[in-house]
Amino acid sequence: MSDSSQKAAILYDASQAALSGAALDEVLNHILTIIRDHFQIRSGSVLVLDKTQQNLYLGAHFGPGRLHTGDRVALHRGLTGEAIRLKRPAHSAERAADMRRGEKRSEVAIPLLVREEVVGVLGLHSDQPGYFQTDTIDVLTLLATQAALALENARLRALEQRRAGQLEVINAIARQTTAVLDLDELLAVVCHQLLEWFRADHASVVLVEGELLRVRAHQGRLTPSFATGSALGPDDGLVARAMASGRSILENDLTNARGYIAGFAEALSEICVPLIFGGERLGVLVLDSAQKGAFDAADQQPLESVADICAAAIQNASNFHRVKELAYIDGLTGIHNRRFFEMRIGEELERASRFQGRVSIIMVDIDNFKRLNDEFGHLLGDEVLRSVSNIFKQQLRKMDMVCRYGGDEFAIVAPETAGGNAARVAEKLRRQIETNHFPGVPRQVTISCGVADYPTHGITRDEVVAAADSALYSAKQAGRNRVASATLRKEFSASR
Ligand code: GH3
Ligand code: MG
Repeated sequence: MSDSSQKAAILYDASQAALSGAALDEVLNHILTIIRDHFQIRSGSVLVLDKTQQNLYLGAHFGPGRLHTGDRVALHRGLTGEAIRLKRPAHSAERAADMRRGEKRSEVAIPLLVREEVVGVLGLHSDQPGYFQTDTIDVLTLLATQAALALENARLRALEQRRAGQLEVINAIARQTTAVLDLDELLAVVCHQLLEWFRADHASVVLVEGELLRVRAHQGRLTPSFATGSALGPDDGLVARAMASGRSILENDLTNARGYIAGFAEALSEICVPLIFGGERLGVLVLDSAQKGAFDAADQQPLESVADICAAAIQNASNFHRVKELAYIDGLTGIHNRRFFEMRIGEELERASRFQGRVSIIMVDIDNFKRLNDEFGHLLGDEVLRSVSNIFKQQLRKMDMVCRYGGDEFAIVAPETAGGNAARVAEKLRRQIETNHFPGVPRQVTISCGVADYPTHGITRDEVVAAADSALYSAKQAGRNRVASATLRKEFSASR
């Protein structure tokens, strides 16, 4: 190997291989084949540095040897370790011990360097003692440079593929989430997408609610130690820490994690990424895995981008929810309005018809309210409407629903209340109002009520409401400040 044109030819060959864009093992094998064909070498190997595991693995080899492709070896052993440490070729002739033993073979380890950094080692054995002379090592070092280039290219390609993959995830999640306006549905989509794209066994979304953090959704195969909707304290575990710091927390060994509170029986790794929108911390995305070391730092960045998209979608959905809520709220009294009543009464009647249940409607109207306005002014009239609403809310069960139907009229929907009961409820309300002192109103305020039931007085919404309305009319006719119940439906009365 002294002919310089031959040297140039093999270097050209090696550089072509390195730049070919072929798979890494193919390129490394090609370079080793060039070495085998042009040098007196019995066995050769390319060891690739694995920085995260702090060891080397066999990338390619030829000739006899104990190792197989992919096998791992320690960093600091023998000539290889020396080459890595010194960042220059190390060969056996330099080693006095080998010389003394009268070593028959010779060996060289050449570091593969990218800029100043070792990315692997080219290891070669020859049967000729003292084979690796300076000029031979020089040529081999140039070949090693090509192998290093191939390794660097492969690393960049993998990085590029990973980035492209990450962009795909981000785009997919953005597409899946932006149009979902129902918060619960959105959170289910978010969990599903996280499981689809990240190496996790369970995905959860924790959202801020006042002082609390609440698990609003979760999905996966791990066994939770909490119920959906349960609250975490402000100091509970990694989630709270991510929330408090506004930074992601990656814990790859939960058995030793500081302040970890087990959310899942099998979890060994967890990553918590805060959901931040417009500077406001909305909650935390949590991924759990039953594997130790499941997440790596490279997952964190794309997960944070995904969290940004989710935070925007969550904010959007809750704004929509708030606007929708507002559309069903009466501005003066803060209770639900007629639109809400009409929507909910339909749902209640449907439920009652499916389960043979009952629903009562109480229509309420303030007596002589026009006069009250005239006497004490419209503003005080407004105040009375608010007080009446509050009294109704306090007196009714949680499952009952009170709405301002319009003007001084209210509608109450009471599920599972049979006729007599609803009339008793109405009577209680009537008495409360009659005996209540309304500040600024130096006389009694009274109401009249009409009560009707599904299915006794009607089947459709309009029938039941009309029945309650005509009962209310009867109460007014009969002198006000009283409760009247609807009469039976015509077909029922006819059959009597
Ligand atoms: P009745 O006993 O027959 O119900 O007599 P009424 O005077 O209460 O008559 P009606 O229920 O028909 O009149 C409702 C009145 O409520 C008419 C209107 O002046 C008043 N009103 C409606 N909306 C408001 C409101 O938002 N604020 C105030 N202060 N008054 C309202
Ligand atoms: Mg009235």
